Parts: sequence; C-alpha cells; structure tokens
Amino acid sequence: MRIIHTSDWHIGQTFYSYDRTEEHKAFLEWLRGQLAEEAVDVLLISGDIFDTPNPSAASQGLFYEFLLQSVTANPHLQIVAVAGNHDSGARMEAPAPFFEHFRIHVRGLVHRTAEHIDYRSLVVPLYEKDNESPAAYCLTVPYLRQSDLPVAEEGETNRVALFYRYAFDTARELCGEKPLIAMGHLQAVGSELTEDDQSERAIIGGLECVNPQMFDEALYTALGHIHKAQRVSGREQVRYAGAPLPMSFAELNYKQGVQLIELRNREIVSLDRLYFDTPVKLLSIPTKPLDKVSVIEELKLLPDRDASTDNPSLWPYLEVKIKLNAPEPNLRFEIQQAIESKAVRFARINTFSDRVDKSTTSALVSLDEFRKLSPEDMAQRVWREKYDEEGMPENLRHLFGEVCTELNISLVKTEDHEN
Ligand SMILES: [Mn+2]
Repeated sequence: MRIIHTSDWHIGQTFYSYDRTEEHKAFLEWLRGQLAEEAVDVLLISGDIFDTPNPSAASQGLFYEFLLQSVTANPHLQIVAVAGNHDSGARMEAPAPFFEHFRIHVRGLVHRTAEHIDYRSLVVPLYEKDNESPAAYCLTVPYLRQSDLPVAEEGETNRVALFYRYAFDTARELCGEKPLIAMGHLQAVGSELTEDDQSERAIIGGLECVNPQMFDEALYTALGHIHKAQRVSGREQVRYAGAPLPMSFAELNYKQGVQLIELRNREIVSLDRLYFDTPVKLLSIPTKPLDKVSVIEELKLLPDRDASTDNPSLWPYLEVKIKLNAPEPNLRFEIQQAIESKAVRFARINTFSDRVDKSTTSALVSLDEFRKLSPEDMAQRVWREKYDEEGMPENLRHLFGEVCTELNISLVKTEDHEN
C-alpha cells in the first residue's frame, strides 16, 4: 500500500497581501501528478487545508476540483483528511455524503453525546487495489478543542493524551491485527519550530503539547500543524509532512514537499520525501543585514524585468534586511524606487540594530504601570530599546507632541481610566 502524507496547505492564504492562488494551483497540479506517477492508494491530508474557517468560494472550488480530478484519474485512490485549527470542521464535513461516494473521508469534528465521545467514527478502513478486505485502518483525529476532550483522570491530566489513548483503544479493537495509521493536527513534544516563526507561534498554545510516545501504537503517524517537515523525537514513523508552500520568511530554508510511505506485509518498507519545487521563491536581501546604502546598492544589482518574467504572480517575495540605528522615514520609498524595474514583489523590511544589550530597557511592566504610561513615555521606551539610551532628540519629541495634539491625545495622563 502506497500512501502520500501532506498537510498545512493553507489554501486562500495571502502573503503580505499578495494573492497565492497560482502557487496553490501549481502545488495541487504537482500533487495530482505524484498520485498517478507513484501509484498511490491513499492520500492523507493532516489539517489546515484552508487558511481560514470561512474560505472564499474560489478557495473551496480549488479544493473540490482537486478532489474530483484526483479520484477520477485514480479510480482506486482513497483520500482521508482531518480539519486543522485553521479549518472549520463543520464546514469541511458538510459534503460528507458526496465525499463518501467518491472514497473521500473527511473528519472535521469529534461527535459526542453528553457522556460519550464517538471514537469509532474516527476510524476509517483503508483498502489496497483489488482487495475487498481492509489492508489497514486509519485513526483520523481532527484538531482537538477543549470541548472535544474527555474529563481528566487521576494519573492523566493531559486531556489530549487521554483522548488519543481512548481513540487508540477503540481503533485497536476495530482493526485487530491489521496495521494502524494515525492522523492528528497538534504540536508534539520534540518537534522543532523556527525561532521567529510568527505564523506557528500564533496558533500554538492553549492545548497541551503531547508526548510522541503515545503514537507508538501506530505503524505510521501523519501529523500536521508544524510547517517544517520533520520526524518527531527521532521517531522515523512519526512525522510532520510540512507545508507545501512557505508561510513566512522564517521558512526560507525549508524544503517543501510531501511524504511517501510504502507498507508491505504490515511493515513500513520505505519512507521517502517527494520534493515540490515551489513556483514562487522567497528572496531575502542581503544575506546578512547591512546599512541602508549597501542594501540599496545590492537591490539595484537585481536583474531587470524581461520577457521571461512577464507574469508578476510568479515574481519572488522580497524581504529586505537592514541595519538601522536611527529611524529612516523614507526607507520604504527608497527601497521601492530601487526595485521599480525588478521582477520582485516587495514584502517586508526586517530591521536590525547594533545594540546588543536590551536588558536595561526591555524590562516588563505590570498592567498598572502600563496604564500610567503616557504616549510619550511609551515612545521613549521604544526609542531607547531600538536606538539609544539618550532618548528621542528634542525635535522629534516636539513633532511627536504635535501629532498627539492633532490626534487629541493628552501627553500627560492626569488620572487613571478604570473602564
Ligand atoms: Mn495548524
């Protein structure tokens, strides 16, 4: 049995407000090719298919078209998908009767009564070509929310772990000696996350991390949520497939793709990575942050647009890394001028300062102290942290005061506002 594991497509995502439809189309077309070329029996999609719970009609159309074309071109293919934290589980499950007719199994929600969680509905039989009895079973767990979880027990307070334990018990009963594949959308302990990966940071937290030990019952565990493809805690058979498109500049050096797994005689006989050459690259200039003049010079060296770069939606996204020791109000404009004739799409400026020790000024303030800070106090704190200890120069302080007056903000807080 040949399986492709993928996750975190985030269809509908915009990158610094640039539309990514062409990139998603290119990925889905590539994936369809892989399904046929690799004679795949099962496609596992481990969540975050869409970027928002309320995807546009165009985004949903892209997904449905992919499903239909894939099952039509591969009459034996089964597709199993779970919802991630970005997806609406209910929305994903709504077309379930149609999906089932086409061998597409979507699990978005945990179904339950007041007392019981329906773990059985999360177990999907998987078939090999020309064989009517299941070759394996798949435990399909969507992203779990607090209300999905069982009550904590003595000795086990991690309710996510508890959920998986009960789910595995049920799956084991149903599948007997047949191999079990697990799917989940979560953060496993020992998974590696890029330091400044804002897109991941924002979605983690709340629910407990889980120990990958609990997946030892499964022959293979197909995880989603972390965008960097990796095995978890040294376990070859517990993996994140990784996002097929970079979701932030923190993912600059990730190698995008999907995971190919082959099972034979109830064992994994091969685990391979299929690399997807993303059609739009991330460009971070310069390699290391430099001063403004050097950076502008380097930007001007980029090749000019020509006939080979006539499609702007394929131009790379540009991040500019710049060393600043004082504010540069014209910076954005100057960068835009430097790249006016270039086949790049400006995404962001990443500023760095020579200051190393920020410990003196970046001390945390309590909520009470925070309430007492005036806009000028706040501006001074930021200035000291970013530029220098001396504080804002007099002319800027004056301008800042004028702006505040225009905006009708009092520079001196006379009393605490309680509500
Ligand atoms: Mn996620």
